[in-house]
Amino acid sequence: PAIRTVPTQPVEGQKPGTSGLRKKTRVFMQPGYLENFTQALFDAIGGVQGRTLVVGGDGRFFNDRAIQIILRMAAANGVARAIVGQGGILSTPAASHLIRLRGTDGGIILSASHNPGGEDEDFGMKFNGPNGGPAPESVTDAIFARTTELAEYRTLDTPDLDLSARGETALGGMTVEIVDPVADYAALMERLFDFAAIRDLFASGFSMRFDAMHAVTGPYAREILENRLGAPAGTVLNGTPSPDFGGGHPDPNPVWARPLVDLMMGEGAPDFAAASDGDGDRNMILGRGVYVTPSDSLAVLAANATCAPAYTGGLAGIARSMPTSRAADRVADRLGIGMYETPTGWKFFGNLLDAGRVTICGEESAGTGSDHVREKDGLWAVLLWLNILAARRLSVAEVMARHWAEFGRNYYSRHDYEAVAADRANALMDRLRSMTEFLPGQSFAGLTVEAADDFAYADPVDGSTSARQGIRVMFDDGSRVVFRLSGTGTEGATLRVYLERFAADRHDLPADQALAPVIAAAEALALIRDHTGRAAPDVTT
Ligand code: VG1
Ligand code: CO
Repeated sequence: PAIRTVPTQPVEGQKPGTSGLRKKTRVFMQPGYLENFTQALFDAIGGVQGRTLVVGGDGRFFNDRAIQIILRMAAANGVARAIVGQGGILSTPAASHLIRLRGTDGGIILSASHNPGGEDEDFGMKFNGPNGGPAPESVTDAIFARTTELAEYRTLDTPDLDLSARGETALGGMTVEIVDPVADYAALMERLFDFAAIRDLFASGFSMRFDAMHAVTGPYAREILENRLGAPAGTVLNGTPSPDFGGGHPDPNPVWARPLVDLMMGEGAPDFAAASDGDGDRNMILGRGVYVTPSDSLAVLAANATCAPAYTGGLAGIARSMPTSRAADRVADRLGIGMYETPTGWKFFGNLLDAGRVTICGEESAGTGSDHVREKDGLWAVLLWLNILAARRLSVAEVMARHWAEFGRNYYSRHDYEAVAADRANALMDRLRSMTEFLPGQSFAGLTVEAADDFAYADPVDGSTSARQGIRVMFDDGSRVVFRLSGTGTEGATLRVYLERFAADRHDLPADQALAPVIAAAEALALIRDHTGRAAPDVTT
């Protein structure tokens, strides 16, 4: 087929955020919108002639059509081979693994992750490089720059490909290889963890529920938990992916995964439960009667990683995003290994992992992962928890109690104010920014500020810098509050307030009670109610 060069004009606002470009699905569906971004991406990475790319997504509304558009454009731009998940499906960690396993030049992942899907909801696209990780800011900046000057894109006039059957087919001069989205990923998990021990755990009557939230992890969880590890059928809930995620938010937190939390807090709860998000990179961990905060989960996984075969040699270091609690820092300190604090977003972990400086990374937003891929990985976290429980034969509640007894507890919570008018949210942040240098020594609702700044990061591997990553306020009793605006929303602005308070002892308080002084100080400091017009956060995790 002849290559068709289509004249186009720059589209405004195609600036990738924390994790790729995210917009309302209808915006992505506008003629030329996806095409422009795709061509800008191809151009910005120096062209794709002769290259191999992985392509897949979380199956949300428009996933199937977007892949057809991208494949035609990839062929027209000279891509030699596209490796596509069967049915257009690949979880984010599975895509990252495939990029690495096959030594490709990168991949395109279609997802808006934990954001809801559907024609009136959200869609997204991001590029991962040859290391399997999200493109660093230098690359996303170059893509954005290219979107502002784009004059044409290249495509083919060909009918849609059938992506439902595995095997190879040709599209123009490009080979399209359709692969099982689950097999390679499941094999990787089997290498990392002690499947025999976890199988024994299930055989002993240990019970679990995994809520796939009608999103991409359903087929992965069924294969791994039920087929390979012998968990009874029915362990995986909501395991059939749907384009609108059953009408819900595929966000594994106590608000959007409420039924699972209720199950675990009620009579007859199973031993363990977990959930993952739209694209399979997040995880929520629950035990009978306990919710494990993602920050605590990172610390526990790091402290116990040597239970799993992949990590018996110990960890090189740990990295966490700045707003994540400092629970993991205590573990790093104890282990005598490096601890790195990065801006929000998995792309900042890539260099540290590539350089071998860290083995485990995590974010407070339910993201945990390791050097096995270059994305956070929901099922990986679940399997590491299972491996730890299989090795230690303790309940989740016991694991937590012993962890806190050993390291102390960092009480932690995040308050989100969603879809706030952008000017109001910006006014709040601007005011805080202008105040930071004068904050030390001042008291707010009884807490005295010890230090405050607008977090700036200098990557220790490549020296690149990222400024204005969030306002940190440290109080003299060891508490901390962080303020930042979300970079993944598609409506107005979302203000995130991250609250943390360390307790050397007294580990059994409800988090909101333990954090009450920090919550009061955050309000006194930032005047959140005045700025947002909200009496309370929309989502508390
Ligand atoms: C949020 C989280 C961040 C995470 C990002 C992508 O970003 O806070 O920790 O890396 O989502 O996660 P923001 O800018 O909205 O705070 V996912 O599961 O959407 O790939
Ligand atoms: Co996600």
